[in-house]
Amino acid sequence: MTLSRRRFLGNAGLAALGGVAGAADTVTLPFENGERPLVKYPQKRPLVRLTTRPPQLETPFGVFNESVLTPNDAFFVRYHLAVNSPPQGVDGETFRVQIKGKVNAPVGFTVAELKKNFEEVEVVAVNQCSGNGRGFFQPRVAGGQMGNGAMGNARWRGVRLADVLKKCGVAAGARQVVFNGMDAPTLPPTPDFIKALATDHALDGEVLLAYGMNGEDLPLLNGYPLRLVVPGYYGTYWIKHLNEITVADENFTGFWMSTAYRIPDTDGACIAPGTTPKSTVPIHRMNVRSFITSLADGDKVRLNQPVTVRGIAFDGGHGIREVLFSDDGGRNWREADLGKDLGNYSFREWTIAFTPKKAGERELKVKATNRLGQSQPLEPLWNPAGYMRNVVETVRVNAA
Ligand SMILES: Nc1nc2c(c(=O)[nH]1)N[C@H]1C(S)=C(S)[C@@H](COP(=O)(O)O)O[C@H]1N2
Ligand SMILES: [Mo]
Repeated sequence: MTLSRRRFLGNAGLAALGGVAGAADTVTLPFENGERPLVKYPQKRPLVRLTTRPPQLETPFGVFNESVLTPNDAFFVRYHLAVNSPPQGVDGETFRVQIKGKVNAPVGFTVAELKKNFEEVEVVAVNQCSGNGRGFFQPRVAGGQMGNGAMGNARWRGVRLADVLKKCGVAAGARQVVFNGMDAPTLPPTPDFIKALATDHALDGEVLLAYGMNGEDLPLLNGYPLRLVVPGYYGTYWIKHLNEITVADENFTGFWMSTAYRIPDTDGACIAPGTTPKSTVPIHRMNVRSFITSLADGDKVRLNQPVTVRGIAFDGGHGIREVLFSDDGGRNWREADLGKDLGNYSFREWTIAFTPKKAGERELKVKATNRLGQSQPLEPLWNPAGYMRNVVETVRVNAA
């Protein structure tokens, strides 16, 4: 398919329909008010829809058992602004990212110019929304009530932000680099979605200006034609349709940095349920998580028949050292085999054999530890925005 045809389908489809509900297909996430329609959007298979304006789509959880890389057509979608998400009239040929502020001189690059002038690099990295799993919070918290499908793992291709910034000349003493995408609010009280990273982070060589995802162009809904990829950091920093980069000599104080996406400044970013944090910091690196993907709650397993249990684990970029599995509700733990290492930012596949020896319900649990020794709590941590959920997950199966 040519670029222009794809672009046309993308914008026309979304503008006209806001997604097409496939008959009566729904999924029910396992918490109160968890019923969601499965809806087909351009370039996507039917996904779990949370909201229409803006489109917020979750990956059906079973997809994570199909492959360690999340297919583009199943990758989750998150936007903030009710209008202009995704932006209208995206043209991959005339699109430019402008670099301005404390640089030698403002300059703009088309995607073709980025490809031509800078070294192309790839990284496999997890993009996870800060609120992934928010629907499971107890007590419940405000915000999108997501299950665990607001994450995905892809092979991102692009150029290093550091190479581009260095070419533009970053002024000594620049504190932050500020990122804005094409989506913009139409009503003044709605703050534009803008995020910032410390200059050192922006220059560390890991942050990418990405145009490729799993060997294809980015889908429109995942930021076509250019997005920021911030390996190890929550998705909120991964600005889509990225067309404005500003080097600043002071810290950016816009709504999405100074009010939203902040976590308690405590160990584990948690506080007692129902209380208010004394001080907060911008959310940053992801914590350790692991999931069983090959079995779901209520699945049946055969008595005395070995079954291979499979899943994924990941963290904020140190890499997974060990995955432990329990088939008796957490009394005994065994070490799972780790699959191929696709790099520290990727999902890491794990497998373990388990033979149910007693009839009835079994609680399967999985717990990962990263190379820093950070792990997952047996009881969920709580914070008022419902971010960073990383409790040890449990799947209840029936042996018969
Ligand atoms: N332009 C733009 N970029 C954005 C956002 C947005 O609202 N607008 N949301 C961010 C958030 S909070 C997340 S979790 C990721 C989600 O990326 P995805 O939609 O490709 O899955 O996009 C980020 N980039
Ligand atoms: Mo997010």
